Amino acid sequence: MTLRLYGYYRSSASYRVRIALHHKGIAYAHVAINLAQGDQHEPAYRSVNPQAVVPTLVTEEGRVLGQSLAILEFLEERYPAPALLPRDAAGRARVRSLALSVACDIHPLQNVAVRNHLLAECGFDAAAADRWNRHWIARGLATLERRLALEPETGSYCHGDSITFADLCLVPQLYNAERFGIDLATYPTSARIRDACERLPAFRAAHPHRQPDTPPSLRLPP
Ligand SMILES: N[C@@H](CCC(=O)N[C@@H](CS)C(=O)NCC(=O)O)C(=O)O
Repeated sequence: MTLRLYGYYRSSASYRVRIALHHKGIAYAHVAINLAQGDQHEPAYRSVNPQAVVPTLVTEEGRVLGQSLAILEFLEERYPAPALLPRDAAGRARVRSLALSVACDIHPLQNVAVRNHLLAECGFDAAAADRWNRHWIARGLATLERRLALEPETGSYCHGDSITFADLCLVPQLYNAERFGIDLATYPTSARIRDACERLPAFRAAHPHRQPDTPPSLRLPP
């Protein structure tokens, strides 16, 4: 059975997994879950992922996996080449710490469910919710930028000259940052790494504007 990825074109957690699948050359079927229309709350999808978020990966054997970083670890173990983690333990710890600072410390604060709660229960209007997103993204990216600029392990990409989980988390987060009007000129090292990643076929293919569910107005050429 072909792998199945439940995702949404501009979900940054889905984008991380798409990059890994393309980088490793793994064929998969895309199942679109439209977060803007609330498809994640439909009983049919909740029976696949009780957390009602994307991505979900269904393996060849029909095992159902949630949480993008757990999915990345699974792909790395099952399809080790080309590797997305360094060979040394300290290198792997650094890569995971960069990836987790995006996935745990930035991304959750700007999620659809958080935004909906701010709008429905906390007196925010859309402009205030956008300010909230910009604040937490900018704060998290500032820390990441400092690390990437100062740490000697940074190379063409976040860790040396090979793509790792850290790049898979950074690039989608920068896509979100720009979506919310953040100028990446403040984060020159991160932007430089993003530009280098986007020249690679896997990042190109995984881009939110090249997915089967990308709205026609946003669609980029293949
Ligand atoms: N920690 C989870 C986060 C998953 C997640 O929050 N996905 C977002 C899209 S990027 C989502 O489905 N949000 C739907 C909602 O908040 O209702 C992961 O890394 O997979």
